[in-house]
This record gives sequence, structure tokens and C-alpha cells, in this order.
Amino acid sequence: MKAYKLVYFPIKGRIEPIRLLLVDNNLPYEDVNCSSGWPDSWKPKLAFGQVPQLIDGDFELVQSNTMLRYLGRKHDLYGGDVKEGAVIDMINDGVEDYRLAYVKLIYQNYDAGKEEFIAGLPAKFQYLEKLLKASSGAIIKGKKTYADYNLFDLLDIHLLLAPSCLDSFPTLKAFHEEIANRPNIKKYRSTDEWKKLPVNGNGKQ
Ligand code: 0HH
Repeated sequence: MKAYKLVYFPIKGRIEPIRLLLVDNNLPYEDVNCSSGWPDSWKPKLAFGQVPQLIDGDFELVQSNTMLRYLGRKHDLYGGDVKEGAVIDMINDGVEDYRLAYVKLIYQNYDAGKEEFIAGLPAKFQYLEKLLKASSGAIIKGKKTYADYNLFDLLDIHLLLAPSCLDSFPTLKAFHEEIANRPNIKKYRSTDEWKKLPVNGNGKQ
């Protein structure tokens, strides 16, 4: 199969859930670093002037959640019927809401807002805990979904920010551990290259 191309800055950021989906499902990809020539050689070619961008042959797509859903449809990671698909979308939309709050903290209010942000995490994570608990610890019981990778990454970046943030949420903690320990993902995350790649563009995490 032809490798997907992932166009992004050399950070984890919004591309990381997509990389994790590809890695876990043995789907080949190559990273394309857009930082040289940014913005002049890139922005005019991008549908919203922003990355990440997924290139699948002659098909180009932006918007990270659209890219996840495209790969979900293509590679059977979108549940078994419309209702499962809707539950997956709902949880992914919730993950996006929490990611936007995280991004705002990181890029706009890190020093002044970190403590209050961390104190507010249990009020958010209780909902995710309840949703996963009701489905035997998964987004969809017994099935991999595209949203698994986005939720995993969301939990992962919050664990970096606040290492004990999942201590009161055993279902979320087990979900994170299960995905982190899948062989392809474990290997991918064990390299120096991965460890050195910043999470965010401003060095904060
Ligand atoms: N809704 C879009 C999505 O989900 C949001 C995309 C977005 O915000 O795909 N893209 C940003 C880059 S992600 C963008 O293109 C934020 C990381 C910024 C770090 C950049 C510096 C890295 C240096 C190593 N931003 C550029 C722009 O809008 O001109």
C-alpha cells in the first residue's frame, strides 16, 4: 500500500493521534516537514491555510478530526453501525473541546493558568470515565475506533502536564495503559526521535 503523507511542523501537536492510528494499524506513512518555506510556499496551497494535512495519493485533506474520520471510514475504525459511529463522533467531539482548552492554556496562559487548569481536570475527566466505564473500558466495546487514538493522546498530554491527573479515574488510566502497551505503539514511542519531538510549538507541555 502507498504511504500516506502527513504534512506538519516537527512537533506532536495535532498530528500525533493520526500517527498513532497509522502506527497501530500497520499503515505506512511519511512525515513532511512544512517548517521550511512556511508560510509562503505552503499556506496558499492549504484549504484553510493551516496544517496538519493528509495526502492520500492525489487526495488532499486538512482539519485533523476530518482526517481521523476519513482514516476511520477507510480502515474500519468507525464502529459497526450508524449508532456506534455517532457515539464515536460524540466522544471525539468531546476530546476536541478538551484539546482546545489545553491548547489555549499552552499557547496563551501557561504560567498564570496552569494551576487552575489542573484543578479543573477532574470535573472534565469524570465524564470520560463514565462513558468508557459504561462500555467495558472502551469507546466501543471490543472494537478499535479512530477516536481511541485521539482520546489516548489527549490523556497522554494531560499526564505530561499533571502526572497524577488520572489517579482517580481507573477506567481512563487502564485505557491509556492498554493503548500505550500495544506492540507497535510501544515501539514507536520508545525511540529517541519520538522522545525528543516536542509536544507543542512553544516548548511548553
Ligand atoms: N482546526 C484545525 C485542525 O484541527 C486547526 C489547525 C491548526 O491550528 O487541524 N493548525 C496550526 C498548527 S497546529 C497552524 O497551521 C499548532 C502548532 C503551532 C506550532 C507551530 C510552530 C512549530 C515550530 C516547530 N498554524 C499556522 C497558521 O495558522 O498560520
